[in-house]
Amino acid sequence: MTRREVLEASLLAGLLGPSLLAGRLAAGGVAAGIAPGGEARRIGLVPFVGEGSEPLETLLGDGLGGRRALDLSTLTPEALIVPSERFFVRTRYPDGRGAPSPWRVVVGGHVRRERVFSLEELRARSRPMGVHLIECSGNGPRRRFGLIGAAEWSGVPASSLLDSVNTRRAASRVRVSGFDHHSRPAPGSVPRASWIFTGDDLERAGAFFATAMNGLPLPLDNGHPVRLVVPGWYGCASIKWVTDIAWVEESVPATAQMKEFASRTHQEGIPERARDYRPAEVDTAAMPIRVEKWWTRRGAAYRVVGIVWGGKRPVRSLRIRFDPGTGPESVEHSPAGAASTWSLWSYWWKPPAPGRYR
Ligand SMILES: Nc1nc2c(c(=O)[nH]1)N[C@H]1C(S)=C(S)[C@@H](COP(=O)(O)O)O[C@H]1N2
Ligand SMILES: [Mo]
Repeated sequence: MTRREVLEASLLAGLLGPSLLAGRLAAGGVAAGIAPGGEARRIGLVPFVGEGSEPLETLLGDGLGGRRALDLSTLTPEALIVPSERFFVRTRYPDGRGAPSPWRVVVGGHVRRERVFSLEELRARSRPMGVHLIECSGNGPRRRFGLIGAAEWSGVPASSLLDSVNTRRAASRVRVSGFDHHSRPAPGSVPRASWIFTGDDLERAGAFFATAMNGLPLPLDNGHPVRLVVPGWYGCASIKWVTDIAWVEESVPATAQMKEFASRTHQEGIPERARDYRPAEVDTAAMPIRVEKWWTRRGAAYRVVGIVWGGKRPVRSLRIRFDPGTGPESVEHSPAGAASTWSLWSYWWKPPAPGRYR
């Protein structure tokens, strides 16, 4: 949590227009002796302290324990959509038996008549859904906060599959389940991922069943051939390898997956009933992803680069504070067009004196 605590996100919307901000920040760079084109050399990155040393961008483990974390320090304004082969993985493709073949998604439960969608039908109904970020609620220092990423998705709006059936009176909530059978169990993770939503939750979030990521069919480890994406919610709700969509009654018990993640998705305790779960939304957050060290005519200077994501609206104004020091000061930031993805910010900083700063 320490990286997030470094930063203070604030909504000064409307007080400082983007042009005024840009002027101030260019001046900040000049003051630090690092105006664009000036004589400055980037001499390295300052490592973060207190983080794990597992290799990043490498598939580790298998089944439910399989992970791949993104190296966040590589992000640039031109590369804010993560290529599929580098996208983070939480739970690898299940190698157990029992996957539907050919794949199909059943919409059933409290309905007058089940509706079965073939993969061909889902692909034919898919359309571009835009860029959306997914973050694992278990994202932390152990994997250097790399269980997060944005990609461009195509899929079918959840509402169009939900509305494809006539529901019975008892139908109140929607349970989305994925095939998740691994030949080897993993300690601490529960198989058979599923999450229960209200139709409104899914509608408001703009949830969709994705069939493609970055213009190609989903990679195996990211939910091939079809996964749920719930924009703005933690990744644990974005069920991969979807097989069943069921209309269920209001008092239905929470799923094992909802209980497993209760402590990381704003729940009070571990509620027994699905209806007592709050939306697993990602709140506004910001953190540095790299600290560049530069050598200038006037000594060492640092450029702190970070991301901001989450929340319901794009963050317009963001400030950084150094301890000991002054501030908070506004960072240089081009806000994302939508809150469903991340954006980069940066800040030139010159320490007033040698010392240790947070
Ligand atoms: N079937 C299934 N879906 C799942 C999971 C799982 O273990 N099984 N893990 C969830 C969690 S915790 C996260 S963070 C996201 C990660 O998606 P990704 O691996 O494509 O990045 O998938 C979600 N969907
Ligand atoms: Mo997760």
